[in-house]
Amino acid sequence: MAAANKERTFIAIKPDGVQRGLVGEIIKRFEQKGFKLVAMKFMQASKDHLKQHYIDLKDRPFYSGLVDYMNSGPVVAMVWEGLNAVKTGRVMLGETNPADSKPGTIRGDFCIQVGRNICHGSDSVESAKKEIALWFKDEELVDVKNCAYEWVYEN
Ligand code: DAT
Ligand code: MG
Repeated sequence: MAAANKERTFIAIKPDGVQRGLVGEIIKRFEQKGFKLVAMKFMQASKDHLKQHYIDLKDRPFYSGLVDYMNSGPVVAMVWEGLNAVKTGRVMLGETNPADSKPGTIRGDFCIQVGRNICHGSDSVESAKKEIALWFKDEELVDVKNCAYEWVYEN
């Protein structure tokens, strides 16, 4: 199995995505793409945890509102694996502002405002590593062979 095919990204369905009944739809898109689910949990994240998750944005004016929004209900935290999972995951999500997101992307299809953009995806392999470590313990990452692997990848 090529190492590049094991790239991992952290994807989360935000409280608005959960409340609006989009959990299945968002998971479905990653499944159907061919990515492999490595970890998933439905949880209420604490404010401290969310502050840490968005620590790079701590000086932005929307930081505390963002933390409150993310803390306003449960989220679905996931790790997906596959070739270019980080970059392709971002393409599947769409732009940060749904108004700039193309139809066919998750944000382009299901939301309107930047402060209610329903999903999160890591923006680099480095931040994916940090985010996966923040949200999951090592033993929560499940490394099982996917029976479709040879049908998704050439090598
Ligand atoms: P992304 O989630 O696309 O990686 P980001 O990391 O720059 O975007 O910002 C994290 C989240 O913060 C984003 O999903 C929604 C919120 N956000 C970003 N810019 C914002 C703004 N100008 N006003 C309100 N919320 C914003
Ligand atoms: Mg980001």
